[in-house]
Amino acid sequence: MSTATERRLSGAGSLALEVARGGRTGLAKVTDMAWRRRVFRLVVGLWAAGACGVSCMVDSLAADANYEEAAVGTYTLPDVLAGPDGRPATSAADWADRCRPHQLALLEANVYGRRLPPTLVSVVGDPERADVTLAGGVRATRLQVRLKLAGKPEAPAADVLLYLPQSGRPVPVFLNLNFKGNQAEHSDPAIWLTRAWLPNDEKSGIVGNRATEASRAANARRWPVEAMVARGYGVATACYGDIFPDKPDGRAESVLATLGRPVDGDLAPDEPGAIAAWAWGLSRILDWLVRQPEIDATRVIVVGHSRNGKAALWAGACDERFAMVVSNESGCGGAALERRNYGETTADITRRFPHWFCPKYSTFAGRAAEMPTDQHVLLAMAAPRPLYVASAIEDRWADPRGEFLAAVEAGPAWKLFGIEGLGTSEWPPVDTPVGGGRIGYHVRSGGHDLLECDWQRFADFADRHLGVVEPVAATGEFRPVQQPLPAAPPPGAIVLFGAGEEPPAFTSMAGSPIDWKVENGTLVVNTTNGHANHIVSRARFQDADIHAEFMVAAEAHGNSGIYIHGHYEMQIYDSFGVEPPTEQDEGSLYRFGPPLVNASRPVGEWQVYDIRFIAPRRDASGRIVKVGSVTAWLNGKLVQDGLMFTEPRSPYIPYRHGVTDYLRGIESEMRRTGRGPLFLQDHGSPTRFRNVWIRPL
Ligand code: GTR
Repeated sequence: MSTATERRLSGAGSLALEVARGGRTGLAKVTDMAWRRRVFRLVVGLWAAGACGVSCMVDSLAADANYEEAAVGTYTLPDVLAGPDGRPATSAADWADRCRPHQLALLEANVYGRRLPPTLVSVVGDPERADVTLAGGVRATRLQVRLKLAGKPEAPAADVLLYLPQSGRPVPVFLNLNFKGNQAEHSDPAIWLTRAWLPNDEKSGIVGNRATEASRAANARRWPVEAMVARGYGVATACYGDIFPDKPDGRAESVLATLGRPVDGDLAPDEPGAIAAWAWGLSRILDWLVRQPEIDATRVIVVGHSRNGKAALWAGACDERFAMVVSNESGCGGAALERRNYGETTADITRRFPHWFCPKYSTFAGRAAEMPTDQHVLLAMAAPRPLYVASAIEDRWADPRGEFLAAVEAGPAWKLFGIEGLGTSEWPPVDTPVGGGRIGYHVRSGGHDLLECDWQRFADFADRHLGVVEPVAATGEFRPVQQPLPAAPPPGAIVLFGAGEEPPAFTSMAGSPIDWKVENGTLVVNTTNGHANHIVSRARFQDADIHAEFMVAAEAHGNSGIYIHGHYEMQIYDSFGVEPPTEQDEGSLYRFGPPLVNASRPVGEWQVYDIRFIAPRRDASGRIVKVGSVTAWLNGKLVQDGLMFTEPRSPYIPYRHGVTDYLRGIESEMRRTGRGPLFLQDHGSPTRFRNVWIRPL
């Protein structure tokens, strides 16, 4: 057993230890026997299908699955922290740079297919907006909007339905895909009836593959709007069928066709399937949500049940803007470990739903042990964000215990950030939520469903980790003058670096004189391979207006940044012409929000940032009690407008990556006083700076 395996198994508790002890020979044997059993069941299933139709086959498969813990088999999980050469991550930054991309690529190549590129989302017609009073007198704003997800006229459109609390400030939002159309999620008669192709379900009012009026509120138990709105959360939903009609030949009508993916013939092993498409759709809906002033872009939580839970997990893995990820009974191909032979298996799922995964995935039917990845890796992709996994005890098809064990096994990824994962390796009794750290879990009594009691636990967890908190009160108007350049500092500004006459008012990361050069009145980043030769302002501030003029170079994509307090980075990057710009492009608050518009200039031209930074406020224990915000102008354009943020998200923050004793001192002082320095970042590119000043507010 490798050290990594030992380490993980000791965290996974007795069950995993028990299965691992079988060793390699035992493992091959059990897998082989299990596979023979499955083939036998398949033959019986096919016979049943001939005799009584497909649903009989499904029932026969489900009834015939292994539900005995003793027959689960032995397995050794791949190391969730491993990089391409097998070496495990040693720090959060090492994980982000080397190991996470590798692990994500394994999931792409073997399970879900290649990630799909972002596109420009546009609104079709006018969004519909109404103030409504829901059951129990709960006041809300209802919004309905039709989004063209891929910009092109022929692209499928998704109808998004939202209910938002009327709190007068931006609210956190739960976003999920639904199975039967928005009208099935709530009794509100004004909800648009979905136009999507849907699997027939007469008792829910889906006939001829279309929703009828009889489908209204058919799934309302799954979407407790009133309860969530009363707790201060907005809820947003869209029908999965708008993105990819859930049938084996659904590709041609799905967004994949619009994105230029092949729709028939031999597909490449890593060609994305329906889950990848649904996950991509969630991100495009997020593109629209983050632009709504009533929504707190930094607190959008992606939730999904069952197959939509698989999609929610993949969306959270591919798109780190989702602030929290929730899987409800996502089972096989979702939160449950593949290597356990319990309930639904790769063979079952790929036969019934060949269109969900990439073609490569079906080659692991009966050979889970050969997969270079497993589902604890999918869960680990959420780190360091909060993750919640929910199971139901009678939903054996989804392997509740396998979902729990995957959550345990994902924990090492959080540990790299100095954060506890699940905090226990004991499978809890039913209806007893656990989660001492940033992973939460419960196993509900009852069967496969998504119920209000599940949602209440998700909201408890979100309250705890994302905090429903007030922003710091807004300060007057902010309309900096950005031309002509260079700009002169206003009265009250503390100049950190002017036109080159005075030495820069910065120190190195160790508190010593800086080694960046001043050339012709400009300060040039002294690049290092470790990307941690940042400079640190001597001045400390809490809230401030920050001005910096800069010029990006072609090397290393022009990567640099203005790292405020060393926690929040206004990105500097060669993003000229990039459409749409992401939360990692210039103008973004890195990993929090993309710029409102792409305002970047090309390499070699002077550019200018003016940033109004309002620091978050913390209580004595260090918990954020008021969220911070940034408003920023880049080259004459408003790129951030009061974007709110909570705990730092970047794995590269200087207090983690390349940290020194000097910085440890600064961070602890900052935790105490709320006042911190400004960093200019070395990220391997010789960016030039001039006229850098702060005006404390
Ligand atoms: C089942 C499938 C499960 C789960 C479920 C659902 O038939 O076998 O993996 O995804 O459907 O989405 O309801």
